[in-house]
Order: sequence, then structure tokens, then C-alpha cells
Amino acid sequence: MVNITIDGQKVQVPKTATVLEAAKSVGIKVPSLCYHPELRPEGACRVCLVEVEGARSLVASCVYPVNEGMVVRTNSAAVREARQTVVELLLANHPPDCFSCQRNLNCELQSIAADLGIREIRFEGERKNLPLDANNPSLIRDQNKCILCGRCIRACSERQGVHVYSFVNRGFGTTVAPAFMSGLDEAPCTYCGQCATVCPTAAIVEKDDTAPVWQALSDPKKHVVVQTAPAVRVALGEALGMGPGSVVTGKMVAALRRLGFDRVFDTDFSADLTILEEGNEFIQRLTTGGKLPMITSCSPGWINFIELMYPDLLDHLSTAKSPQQMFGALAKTYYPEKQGIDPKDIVSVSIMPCTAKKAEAVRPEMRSSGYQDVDYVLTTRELGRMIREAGLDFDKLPEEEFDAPLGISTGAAVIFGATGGVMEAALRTVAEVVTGKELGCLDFKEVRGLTGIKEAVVPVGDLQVKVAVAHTLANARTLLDKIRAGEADYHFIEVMACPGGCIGGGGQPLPVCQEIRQARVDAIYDCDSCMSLRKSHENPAVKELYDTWLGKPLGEKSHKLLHTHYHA
Ligand code: HC1
Repeated sequence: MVNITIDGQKVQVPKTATVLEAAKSVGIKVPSLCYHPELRPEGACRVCLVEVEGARSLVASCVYPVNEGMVVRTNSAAVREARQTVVELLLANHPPDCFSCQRNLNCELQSIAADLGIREIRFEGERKNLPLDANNPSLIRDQNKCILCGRCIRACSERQGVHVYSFVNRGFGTTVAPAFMSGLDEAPCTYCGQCATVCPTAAIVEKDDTAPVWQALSDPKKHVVVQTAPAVRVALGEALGMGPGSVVTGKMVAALRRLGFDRVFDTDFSADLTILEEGNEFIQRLTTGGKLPMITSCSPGWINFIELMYPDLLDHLSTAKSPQQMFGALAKTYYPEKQGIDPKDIVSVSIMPCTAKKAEAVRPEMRSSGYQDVDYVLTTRELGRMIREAGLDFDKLPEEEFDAPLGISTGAAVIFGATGGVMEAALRTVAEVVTGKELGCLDFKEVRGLTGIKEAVVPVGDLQVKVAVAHTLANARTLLDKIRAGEADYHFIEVMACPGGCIGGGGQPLPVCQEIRQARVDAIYDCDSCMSLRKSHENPAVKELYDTWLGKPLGEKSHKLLHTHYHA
């Protein structure tokens, strides 16, 4: 530890701390833009300047290390003037379209300008006029709004190990882009959207699909059904003024009805169905010498990653479609058949925590019903905006129930939203199906938590099943390299592309940090423990689906509607 003085306060901090971290430890928030607590510091934006006695000039506190006896001033006249100048220079060439910007009122540059009391911009900067990168279904990049903080570059490389972005050109021409200034559609982008979660402005945002959904809702000839992903219910509240970890399932259902959806269903129903298909596929591979380890297939950013980076390992993937796509296939076959509706009149919308789900829905093989199975995917953030646009007082809405039958689910399904959840849900079912005995305890705590890679050995009958769980694509890469090298003796692996699993998805409310992810994870497990049914194979609506329509797991109809293939 070292002793330093910050703004007259004596403080002891670890000798590895930076000045910015030391200030934070005594409740002083130094403004910053390029700094992000989960990424390597860069010291690029110079907004976090402070005065250090003896230093030749103001220093960037996010990269400046503390040392014994250091005296720091974070709020002197010189510091305030310098920070204002830096931010004014950023604003001088930033598009002045705050009112119509997707990040209006949730923009870090806007907040810092407000906090620093900037009332005029003394400089007239040249504006960039670069085209939008909008040729993909998930993300929109507007380089004119980029402040060159480099957070997206670091998130894509450090967190995801994908390395899509880098700085290109020099001087005023500097920008952030994929190689050869290509669009994301031509780059090895997985569409996970983690770049959008760290972008301080609207330089990278989700593609907004709310307009066609509003249009469908106001078309009396259309029957509009909606499914909501497991992780949305524990995060949507944040977009509407509630604290992290608020469980808003019932209010979300009520809001969707008031927005005009004809039926409000739950992706959790098809998460249970996924467990029946994927669990039986795993048992089949185990007992017939099939390809192991089997790897889960529901996270579309992960699927894009393995297709792009490890095409030689595609046969490890379960062929089960994701719950979103299983639901989509049923929404335009089983559901209209039962209800006597023409499937061409159905519009199927999903609310997802994920930007890659938008790309998943338009994959050419996701048309098992003869139509595009999921028509529109909205992120949690887009749903938050629709609720605000409709003027709904979210907090005052009653708690309502999902519609039956595609809204009936178990606790095993809701935990899909957290890293380890799909594995735990599968183990609950696989263990009971294989042994024919009821599990005493349903909580597989070894696979829970935010550790990057978790491993466990789980007894299933006579077999010791070795499992691994990874979240973030950088951690997935570690496991895939082990498989490639022949060093992995796992039977079953779960991979989710985003930190914490879907609760940390690229379409979730901002800001997000580890504390917020933990609150969402805790809320997910609270939802599970409150459910009367907690095993997918006990879902009565799924049982009825098999009994009356689908036949059996891995049967012919299942293969047609609920399984898929991948592209090398
Ligand atoms: Fe997910 Fe899934 S858990 S992938 O994270 O398998 O997005 O929530 O909907 O499809 O169920 C996301 C979440 C989600 C699917 C399920």
C-alpha cells in the first residue's frame, strides 16, 4: 500500500492503483471517456486529466500510477479548464443531433458535457461525413459519432477475442473500422454487440426495428404474437427507471398487451422444448458413440464465432435450434393450426437481450414453417423505448400472466438467461431421464457464477459426466483450442457469447458492469426458485405438444422444425 493525498484527503491505496482508481476509492468521480473498468486502460481521450504535484503537466489519471507521498488535485481551476477544452474539442466535430440520436439521454459524452457545465463550444470543428455502416441485420455504425476512445476495439479483442476493429488512417482522418474499412457484413463480426455496450456515444447501436413492429401492431389483418427471452425480464426494468435485478415479468407482459400484441408468449416455453431435444441428443451421442463433447447451440453470437473461426469443429455443435427459432417455427405451424389462423397472417416478434438474434432470425435455414419463422427481433432497449413512446407508466402496470400454451414454462427455462443455466437445465432433465429417478437437489451450483470457465463432474447413473461452461468468446476460444489439440475430455460444453450469458447481452439496457450483471443473475435464480415446476420435462404444455402434435424428441417432425445445420 502507498500513502497519497487527494484533494486534501489522506488515503492509503494499493501500490498498483492508478490515480483514477485511488480517487474513486474516496468517492471522487473523475470524468472519463476512453476508460472502462473492464478493459485495459488507454489514456487516449484526456478527459480524466488531474494535477499531480511535481509532474510537468496535467496527467491522464486512468493510466497514471500512484506512488508514495503523491499529492493530487482533481478539481483545480487548471484541471477544470483543461477538461472543458478537451470535451469542447470533441463536441466541435460531433454531429449536433442529440434530440434525434438513439443514445439521447443515455450518452456518456452528453452527460460529461452537462457535468462539466459546458454552455458554449468555443471552437468550430470540421465535421466528418462518412457513410453509415448499416448493411447487416444487427448493428449500425456511425463513424461520424465516434470519439476515438477505442473501447470497441478493446472489447472486441480482449473480451471476445474476435479483433474486428482497429484504428485506421491518421490525424483528422483517423477512424475505427474493420480491416480495409469494410462494413461489418464483410468482416468476421459475430454481431454479439459487445462493442455497442461499451460505446459511450451512438457510434455503434443496435439496428432499430421498432417501426415495422409498430406498423404490424396497427394492421388489423395481422395477428401479432410476441415471445420474450429469459434474460429480458430481469433487465427491462433498468430501461424504465428501476434498479438492477428488478424482476418485471408480469409488468412486461402487461406492457406488451397494452402495446397491442395479440398474444404474449414466452421463449421460456421453447427453452424447455430445447432441453428435451438437446438433452435427448446428448444422451443419444453418449450411448451411440456420437461426436463429443457436444456443445450448446442457442447463443447466435457463439454460432457465428465457431462458423467463422473454428469451422472444423462444427460437428460438436448440438443440431437443436435456439429457443427463439424453435418458438418461431411453432408460431407459424403448431399455433395457427390449433387456433385456426392462416399462418400468412401471423407476425412473429421476439424480444431479446441480444443483437445477434436479429441476424439469426434472417438466416436462410430459419424458414421451417415456409415463412420467415421470426419476423422481427427487438432488443430489450428497443422494447424499453416502445414502452416509453406509448406513455405507459411501467411501474404502475399490474402483473399479468403469459398466454397459454406457448407461455407456459419451468424454472429450468428461465435460468437459460445466465451463464451455466442451459447446462444446469439440461442436467436436471438428463439425470432424471437416464436414471429414471427423481433428483433430490435441483441446484447444480458448480456451473453457476461469473467465473469465465467453469468445470464440473456430475454423476449421471453409472457415468461421471464431465462438463464445462464458458461465457464470452475469448473464453470459448480457450475451450475450442483445447478440443482442437485433443486435450479436452469433456462430454458436454455450454457456451454463451456474452459476459454473464444473455443477461449481459449486447441489446440489454446501458450502462452495464459486473455488479449489474450479478444483480441480473441473482434475479434469474430467484425466478427459478419461485417456480412450481423446475424441470423442463415436467412442462405440461411441452408434454402436450409432443403427445398431440410433435411425436417424440428427435422424431421426424422435430427434425424438420426444431433442428438445423451450420455453415463452414
Ligand atoms: Fe438467450 Fe436463449 S437464453 S440465447 O441468452 O437459449 O438472447 O435470454 O432467448 O433463443 O431461451 C438470448 C436469453 C434466449 C434463445 C433462450
